[in-house]
Amino acid sequence: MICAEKFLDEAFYLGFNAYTGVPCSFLKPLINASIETDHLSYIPAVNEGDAVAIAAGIYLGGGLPVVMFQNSGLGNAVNPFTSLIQTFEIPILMIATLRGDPENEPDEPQHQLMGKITTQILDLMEVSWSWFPGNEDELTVTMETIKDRIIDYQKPHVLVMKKGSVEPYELTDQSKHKNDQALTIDDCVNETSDLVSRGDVMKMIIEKTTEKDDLIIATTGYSGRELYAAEDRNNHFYMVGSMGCAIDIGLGLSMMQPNKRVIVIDGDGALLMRLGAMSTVGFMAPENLTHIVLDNGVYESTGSQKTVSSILDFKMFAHSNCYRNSSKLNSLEDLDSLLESNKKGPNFIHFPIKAGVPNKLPRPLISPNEVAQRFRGNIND
Ligand SMILES: Cc1ncc(C[n+]2csc(CCOP(=O)(O)OP(=O)(O)O)c2C)c(N)n1
Repeated sequence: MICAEKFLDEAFYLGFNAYTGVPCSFLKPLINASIETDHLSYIPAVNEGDAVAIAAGIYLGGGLPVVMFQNSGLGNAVNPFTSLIQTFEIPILMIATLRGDPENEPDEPQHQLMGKITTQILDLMEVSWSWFPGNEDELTVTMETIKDRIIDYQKPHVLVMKKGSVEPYELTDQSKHKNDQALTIDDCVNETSDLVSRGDVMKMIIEKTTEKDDLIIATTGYSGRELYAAEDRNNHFYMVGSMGCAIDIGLGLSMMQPNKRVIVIDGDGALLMRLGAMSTVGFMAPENLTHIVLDNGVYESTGSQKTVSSILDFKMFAHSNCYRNSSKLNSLEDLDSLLESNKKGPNFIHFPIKAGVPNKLPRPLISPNEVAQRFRGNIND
């Protein structure tokens, strides 16, 4: 293992002064350390492709960028990487984690294929790559490679990071990680002390829905796991992976099943990743679709790094995308009456919630394929 600050110091010595990316639990120490180091900046991108393009801008502006993300997001990054970074020959350092490492113990199902093909994809993208250093000797060699490749030869380079490469680094001063207009973490705590938990929202949704009449999509992150923990039903689709696609799945589903109510339970980080999907929803205007975003302000399932949700008025955004109804709720009673009223959609509910999950939150024991087949079979029954 190496120390996060040591990596940042060595990279800074070479000129790398600006970080951007999307969280992965493996990256928590590096993200936290880059946020807290005064002479560095960290820009939280909403998706990996945006992170790559932000890095291009940093380079064009005279900086030297490092992009960090999970290999799940490599697909999101491919277009900006091939058509921007490679086309304009922009030298950036990318760090991609290796979830689903085929040489390690089996990871979650959504990581297995990408874990197997990550380095092959990098080869196909014609970018040089090497392993992220696991100790100080390797760090020296890595910095030489980076100097040679990025500084001297002016080409991008990728470091592929295996689990447990960096020692933990906890954030001590999260308020530094904010936009001037954004709420500070203290504001959030004051404003949100009465907020309900994600688990309580799930229980309410279960109470107000039936296997026969409702179809529920719960996004990747903790939403799927909390819905499953509240109750496992045939009309539940627990997403794993495809972060940001919950509302797209819900849209396709609602068009095919106009007589059922479709409820999409989103997370703030996941929704921000593909915010444009809300425009397609507004354009298609499915009357049977209700879109709920549970906004805890953080990417909780990857280590609680702040999302940029504090600057976005989700309710207004849904309204301006022509959702028929949009509201901001903070009580279960209001959610109860909104679900009861079953208004014509598309409906949008922004529900700020408090962070926190129960100890030992289970992962669905049912496999993704079984979830999909059971869900579809339930509709046909
Ligand atoms: C394309 C992609 N990028 C990154 C990840 C890693 N990841 C999984 S869940 C998650 C956080 C989701 O945040 P949010 O939607 O706010 O839900 P919460 O974790 O708070 O439940 C991230 C970054 C991923 N699975 N896929």
